[in-house]
Amino acid sequence: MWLVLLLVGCTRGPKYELTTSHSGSVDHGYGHAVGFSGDDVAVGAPHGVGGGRLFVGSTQVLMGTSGDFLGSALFSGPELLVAAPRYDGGRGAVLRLDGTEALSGGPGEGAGGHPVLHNGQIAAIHSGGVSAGDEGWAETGRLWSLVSATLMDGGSTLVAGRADGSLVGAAGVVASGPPSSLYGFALAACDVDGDSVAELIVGAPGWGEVHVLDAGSGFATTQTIRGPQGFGRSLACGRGLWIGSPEEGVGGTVHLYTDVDSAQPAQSIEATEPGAGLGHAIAAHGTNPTVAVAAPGIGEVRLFDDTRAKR
Ligand SMILES: [Ca+2]
Repeated sequence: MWLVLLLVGCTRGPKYELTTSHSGSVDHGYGHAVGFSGDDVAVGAPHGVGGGRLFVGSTQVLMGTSGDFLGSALFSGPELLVAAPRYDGGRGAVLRLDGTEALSGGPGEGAGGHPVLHNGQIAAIHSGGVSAGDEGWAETGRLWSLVSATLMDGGSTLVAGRADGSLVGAAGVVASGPPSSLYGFALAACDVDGDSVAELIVGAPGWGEVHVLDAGSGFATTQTIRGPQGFGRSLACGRGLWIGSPEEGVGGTVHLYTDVDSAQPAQSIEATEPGAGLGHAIAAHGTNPTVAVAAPGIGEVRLFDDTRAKR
């Protein structure tokens, strides 16, 4: 009887398995950023000669000009938005998949990093602030060195992480850690307690921590998940909370948490190639069972599917 119960227990919960992998040039930074365009995985390769590239799977679909860093960040929304922070000689732009400009910055603004679609308008977060579309942010003034962003409340609230370890919303700083913590280096909004309201998930890879914040009670920290240095470098919400830990194990590890309270991952996937950096970037989208995990140290993006969940 116990054996039967154990077997039943083993079949519960997610079980992700590798289905596909795509590869590109390590020198070009293939896998620095990942996202989805519909059901297709999009991969940014912002480094190397030529100003950066965007791939759908292994196929190059966009190429920048020198200094663009095209593909340094992606936003997977109703359409894919591609950051080209120094697009066209320093203007900065947010590009669509067809190469047209969804947003272009002014001279020297360097717009185009970490684009998000916020209240139907693009907010392009860049080294000098947040441009376009959102009066609350415009009134906040210049917000230096933003490194991440996420949307909450069904897309109506924008929260961004700064390089100094502070999180900012339209009303100002909502939480912070010391610069060495890299608090806010990655952000996501996931409902981790099942009440249909998303919590703000904050990666602090300098500490090797991920914090769960209750946005409805002044962004109080309700849970801390701890790992080794680099844990929390990337975050994604899919069928659970995905946390990237690219310095963990031989070649980096990603963890899936379906019960944050237990602080034990439901599944962990480790790369066996030394220095692969698996978990540098992660993308999941909606209820699609596929998750994309980047290993830029070997120029790979791996797609995993939940083989046990009901489709
Ligand atoms: Ca919740």
